Amino acid sequence: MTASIHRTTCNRDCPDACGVLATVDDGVVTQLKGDPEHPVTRGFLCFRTSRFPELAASSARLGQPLIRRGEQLEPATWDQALGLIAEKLTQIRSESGPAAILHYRSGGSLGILKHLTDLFFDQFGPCTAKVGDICSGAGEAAQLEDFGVSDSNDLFDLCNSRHIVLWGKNPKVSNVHLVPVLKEAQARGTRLYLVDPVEHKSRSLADHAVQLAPGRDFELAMAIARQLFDSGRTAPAAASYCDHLPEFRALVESRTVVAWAKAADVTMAQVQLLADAFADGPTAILVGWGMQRRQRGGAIVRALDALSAISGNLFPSGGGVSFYFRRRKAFRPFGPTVQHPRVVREPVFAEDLLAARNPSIRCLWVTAGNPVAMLPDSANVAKAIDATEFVVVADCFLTDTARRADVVLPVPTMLEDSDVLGAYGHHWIGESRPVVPMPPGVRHEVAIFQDLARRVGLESFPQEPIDMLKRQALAEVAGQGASLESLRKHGAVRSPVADRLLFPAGRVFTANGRVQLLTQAPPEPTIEVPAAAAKASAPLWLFSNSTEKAQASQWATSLGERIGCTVHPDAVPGLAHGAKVRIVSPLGSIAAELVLDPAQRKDVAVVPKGGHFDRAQSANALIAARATDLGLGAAYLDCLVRIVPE
Ligand SMILES: Nc1nc2c(c(=O)[nH]1)N[C@H]1C(S)=C(S)[C@@H](COP(=O)(O)OP(=O)(O)OC[C@H]3O[C@@H](n4cnc5c(=O)[nH]c(N)nc54)[C@H](O)[C@@H]3O)O[C@H]1N2
Ligand SMILES: Nc1nc2c(c(=O)[nH]1)N[C@H]1C(S)=C(S)[C@@H](COP(=O)(O)OP(=O)(O)OC[C@H]3O[C@@H](n4cnc5c(=O)[nH]c(N)nc54)[C@H](O)[C@@H]3O)O[C@H]1N2
Ligand code: SF4
Ligand SMILES: [Mo]
Repeated sequence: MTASIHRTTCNRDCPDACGVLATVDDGVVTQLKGDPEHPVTRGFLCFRTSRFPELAASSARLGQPLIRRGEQLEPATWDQALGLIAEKLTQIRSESGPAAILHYRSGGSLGILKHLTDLFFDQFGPCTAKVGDICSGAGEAAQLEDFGVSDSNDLFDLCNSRHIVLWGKNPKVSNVHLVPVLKEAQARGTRLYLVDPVEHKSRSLADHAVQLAPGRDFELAMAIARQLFDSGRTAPAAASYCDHLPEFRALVESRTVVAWAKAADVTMAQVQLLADAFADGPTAILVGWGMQRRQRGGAIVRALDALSAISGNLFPSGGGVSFYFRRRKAFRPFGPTVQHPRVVREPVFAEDLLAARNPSIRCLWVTAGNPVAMLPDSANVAKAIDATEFVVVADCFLTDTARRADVVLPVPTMLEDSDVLGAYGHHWIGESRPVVPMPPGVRHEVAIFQDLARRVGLESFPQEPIDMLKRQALAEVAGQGASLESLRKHGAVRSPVADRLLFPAGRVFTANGRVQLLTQAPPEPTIEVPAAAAKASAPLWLFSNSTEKAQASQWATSLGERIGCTVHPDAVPGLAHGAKVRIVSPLGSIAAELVLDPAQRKDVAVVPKGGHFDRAQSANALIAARATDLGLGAAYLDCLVRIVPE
């Protein structure tokens, strides 16, 4: 039999939403390659998705529903699983009301049809819903406040930048298709700067790196702004498009450049270098995710927004403050926004779940997420889930969360999924199509909810075939060149509703069209210091950063028996490279192996994001559950640990 090539779109929680070409030989996916015709994918995929066929074919893959009987999860038929779920959902709703049911959906797949799972619970209830966004909540909320929108200029507009600042961003690992665009810009003369407390792979791309103190980006932004004000290099027109300029200036001038620089632990030369870049625009800021996952994260992003605006870099081509691309903008929502009877805040999920009364949360449904491994304070999340009467998890693998479920429903992987999606790192939209049929015991999530809707008598839930639902989602843009047929024909289509420049008219989307500058310094964060102990290191800032090999908690077994913990040799005097250690926080401890790296700051410890909780590898077992100042993000990075030899 000859091999055939099938086209799909990667649905991972990743900014790139790549066009994928799958080689299928005798019903088996033998290779995945990037679509050379996709303008952003350019023919290559990341390390983890190139190896996806291995994972999808592994024995760890769930092939049939499981139902808990005592301590065990045992195989069951779909009829048994969905029959039990329908009975429990109906019973809990009638006994305790729909607020006793919580639906939690995370980013396991970015497919738009996944929103139909929300629709089900809105129609069945409305039930208790999750609010906040542990991933990008603070940054998006900051930009909404300042600009009335969190969106970006076209990705390729970066080629018009004279300077690009990668602010807390590691594209070589977590946004790999940005790298060729940066290189293209550099080939045209663009200078690249990296602002990150951690030395990482993307350092090799940058002309200059500023390794500031963790979480001190607000102070660095103030130092640069002060330098610009002092040297008369702010945009003369700033007062015409910014509100609160005098208050912002007073904030900036509340400390000298030297004092701000000292607070950020950077040199005056570094402040000058960055100030010169902002005065010599167009200068683009690419805002990474890390520093907004702090208690002051919203204020930090607001400071970057302000810096761009007052230096005259917000509106011109080649400028802008790009954090997020509005990936859902092209799609028509499946239902109206409803009023939920109650909400659970994602960053403090366990606390809210355990505190819920009248009614308590009796049923939790988890779609496309592994909250036990990925939400802060993992042990408490596990406890809250264990304490919930009836837990359903839809996943492709038996995750830390699925292991605690009463019913586990097996769903397709990205190789078998069928959906439409946008990206949060560019403006192209694409279709995901099964490149092989799903295994016989697995069901598409839309089919699961259609079946369940029939069982619980939910007549309003859409029963159309998947293609028709895709067309509904594309209804607003189908007439503008983004119909399902064009997605199929071209592989990916640039969203017709995304302009090349976000603010072409020099006005933002706030109520009065003016940029809202921040006026106050954020309060100091609350951070517990782990107790001193014999042989323990000084307190170190714990970074749980993306790694090449894993996607959040997926593939975490590739982290090996022990996770690596990277530190400067002086941070752990007397300990050697490869030493077996424990990382201790006020919440708990996990085992690790030391990786000594003299390029790191002496006050940081870097571990992978996404280790499994049940393998005692999850950084989230160490991290307190705290919300960010804006947008109910999770302050994952406000965490101090000590390292002790084992
Ligand atoms: N390989 C891989 N790619 C991924 C993911 C993955 O798990 N693996 N995850 C995906 C997801 S869910 C997302 S949201 C995105 C982003 O995913 P993230 O996991 O947020 O991306 P990271 O590459 O870890 O980048 C965060 C950067 O912020 C830096 N940082 C932390 N604190 C500070 C600070 O105070 N100041 C400054 N300036 N920098 C700071 C960190 O050192 C790090 O370099 O990537 C996606 N891509
Ligand atoms: N310490 C620390 N914690 C973090 C972060 C950090 O940087 N540091 N990053 C945070 C960020 S940015 C994010 S986005 C979150 C990610 O948190 P999660 O979204 O919980 O991440 P994953 O571990 O990727 O879990 C996704 C699950 O969805 C499953 N899945 C895949 N496709 C489908 C599908 O089509 N349907 C269903 N039902 N399931 C599917 C996968 O098998 C996987 O188990 O983690 C956050 N947690
Ligand atoms: S995970 Fe991201 S970079 Fe990798 S193939 Fe998918 S979209 Fe592309
Ligand atoms: Mo994320």
